[in-house]
Amino acid sequence: SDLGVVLVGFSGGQCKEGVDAAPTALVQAGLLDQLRDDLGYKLHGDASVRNYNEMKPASDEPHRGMKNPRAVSAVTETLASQVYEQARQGRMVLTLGGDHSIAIGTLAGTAKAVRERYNGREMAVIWVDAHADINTPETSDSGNVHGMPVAFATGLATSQERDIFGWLTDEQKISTRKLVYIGLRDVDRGEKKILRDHGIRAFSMHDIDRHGIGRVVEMALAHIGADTPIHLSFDVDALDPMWAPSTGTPVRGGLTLREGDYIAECVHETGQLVAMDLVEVNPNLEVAGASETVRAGVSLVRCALGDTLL
Ligand code: DIR
Ligand code: MN
Ligand code: MN
Ligand code: MN
Repeated sequence: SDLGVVLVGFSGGQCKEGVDAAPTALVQAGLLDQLRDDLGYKLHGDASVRNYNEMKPASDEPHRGMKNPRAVSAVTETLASQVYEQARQGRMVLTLGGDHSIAIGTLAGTAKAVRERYNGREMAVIWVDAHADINTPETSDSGNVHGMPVAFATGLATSQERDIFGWLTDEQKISTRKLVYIGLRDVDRGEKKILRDHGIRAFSMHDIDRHGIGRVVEMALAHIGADTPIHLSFDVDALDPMWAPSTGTPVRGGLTLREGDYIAECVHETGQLVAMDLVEVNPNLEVAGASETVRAGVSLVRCALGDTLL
């Protein structure tokens, strides 16, 4: 089957250099070759990694506390149309980031394509992450946009400035009712209030300890409902640093690699996956385990795209 691949070398949604090098590292580790040769995908899209860090507006002063707001906005607006272009042709879309701010663009692209292809239907989003990434500019302590993509994608954060996410239209937005989190363990106070106030379904590591990963994935998929197109946005920091140490904001007490792979396998099994993001792999951090982290990323994508153990 057909797979649109979008390779996003971008780090402007957070403060550490190196996360822009992830797509190259993942490709060099053989990910795309394996998808083609082992899993039988026909690949579409730019074969080379685009350096989105070069999309720098002349001036980019902080706005409502956001750092690099115009750069992140320009990158994600471009990405939205790149992803849409692939998705509207009925291709599954794989985006390799980059930091998680890029999901503002990828979700916008698939949400619009899904509405067009499925008679106005809303897609579901499974957000696998240690963090909720649902800060508004006003609740964020860091000003890093990678902590805000879900707020913009759901319309909980809005903007009047066209060049600072004001380009987002309603048809590009997602519903909080079809959003589900897995793996949370580092959620800011303001984010907890947002999750509570909007009744957003979230499975933390506590829930995984209590019910086991099998039951949690079952409940997450039941919440979404059968027959709903799914966008899987996978932050590698959902995995425990034991498995994925080379990431910008590691948090201990996370998923094992097998639990991460299991989530991805189950999403594949639904037959409803329309897009996947893999983000926050940073192969350049001064920690041991960069290659392990890249290999973990390769494994997660393979599982989501249909690799089986037997
Ligand atoms: C924190 C950390 N909640 C923030 N977020 C991270 O900056 O908004 N997201 N690391 O990936
Ligand atoms: Mn995270
Ligand atoms: Mn992040
Ligand atoms: Mn994230």
